[in-house]
Amino acid sequence: MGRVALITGITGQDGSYLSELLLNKGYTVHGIKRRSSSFNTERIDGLDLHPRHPDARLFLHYSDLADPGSLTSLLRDIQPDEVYNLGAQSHVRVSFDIPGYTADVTGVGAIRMLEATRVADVNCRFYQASSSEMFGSTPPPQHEDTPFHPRSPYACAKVYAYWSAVNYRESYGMYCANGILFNHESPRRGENFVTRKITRAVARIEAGIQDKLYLGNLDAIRDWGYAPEYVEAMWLALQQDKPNDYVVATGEGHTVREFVAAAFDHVGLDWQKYVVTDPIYFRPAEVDALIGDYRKARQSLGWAPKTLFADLVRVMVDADRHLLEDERMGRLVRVDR
Ligand code: NAP
Ligand code: F7E
Repeated sequence: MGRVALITGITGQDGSYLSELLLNKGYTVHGIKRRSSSFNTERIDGLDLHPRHPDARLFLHYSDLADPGSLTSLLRDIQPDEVYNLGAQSHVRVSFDIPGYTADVTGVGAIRMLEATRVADVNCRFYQASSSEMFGSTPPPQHEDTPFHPRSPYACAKVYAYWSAVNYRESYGMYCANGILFNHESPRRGENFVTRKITRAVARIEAGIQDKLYLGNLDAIRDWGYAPEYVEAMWLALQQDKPNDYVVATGEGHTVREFVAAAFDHVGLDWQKYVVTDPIYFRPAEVDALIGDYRKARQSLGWAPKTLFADLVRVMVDADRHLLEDERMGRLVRVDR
């Protein structure tokens, strides 16, 4: 019998790559999707056979991190070997606008999943999607023992979720692992995170259908890696003899300005002609610099990043150029299921 995984946040960037990875490893994958008035499964539509298809190994279930009853029933029914809690209100700027909701879903949602796992008496390993945002204003390089100083409602919620996973490990002996992932990006990144906003705009400006790109703080430094490689680290974190917590990063820091310059440069344009600073995108409190020290992940998990800054920018810009071309040629089809 193959192993069974349950993923919250399966419709997001990481959920889609993790699903692919687990399906390729022979897992049966169950995912939680939220009820939404429009389609929200675009990133996994290519993987999703009809549930009655004899080869179907990916199954989606309506639930929500705000709804503990449905989480408990699902865990009882599915009896997963591994649970990946990736679901979250994950946008830092937006968390200042909806702090209570962010605390509920991103923070309390994690303890709802942990408690549902405990009361449903499921014998499984639990991965919590923790974040470099928890380090906030503590200067780089940041590693597993660096003190947290969160700078947003999102980061505060992630600190709560992080300690909840540690607490369930210590209180109940549950196998709970935190992956403290630094920013990781891809062509599937949400359009309102800065990298994707930039690469999408570059493609549109090159095609002559956008004039300007409005951005906030260009001085922030981030450690940007490639999402498909980071979900591998999530899986590895649950394959160890003992549960532990791991920083996953590239160890390289770059400013938002450097990302902008590299992206425009890739299509032969001068970014300074198109980028306008708009204070609307400033945050009430900023995280100035995140650069991860991933030595523990390298030593314990055998994990290391392969795709670094220049390649990441190139991959994302080229993907957005192709996507735009497909949209303009009407080549995109949506699966209605
Ligand atoms: P993402 O693309 O924003 O995906 C978030 C997922 O959570 C989506 O599937 C979303 O569903 C789901 N979700 C939101 N609210 C929910 C709720 N109330 N109940 C159930 N599911 C809900 O995020 P990501 O980039 O894949 O990141 C995955 C996880 O890693 C998140 O927890 C994020 O905070 C964390 N993280 C991300 C990074 C990064 O750089 N990407 C770094 C560190 C940690 P919809 O599709 O319906 O919105
Ligand atoms: O911002 C600056 C912004 O929104 C990066 C999430 O996945 O990674 C992500 O959080 C930087 C910040 O990501 C714009 O001020 C400038 O300094 O792409 P971002 P984030 O806030 O680092 C962490 C690890 C997570 O856990 C989160 O879930 O870019 N910036 N101008 C801008 N940011 C945005 N979004 N939009 C702008 O126009």
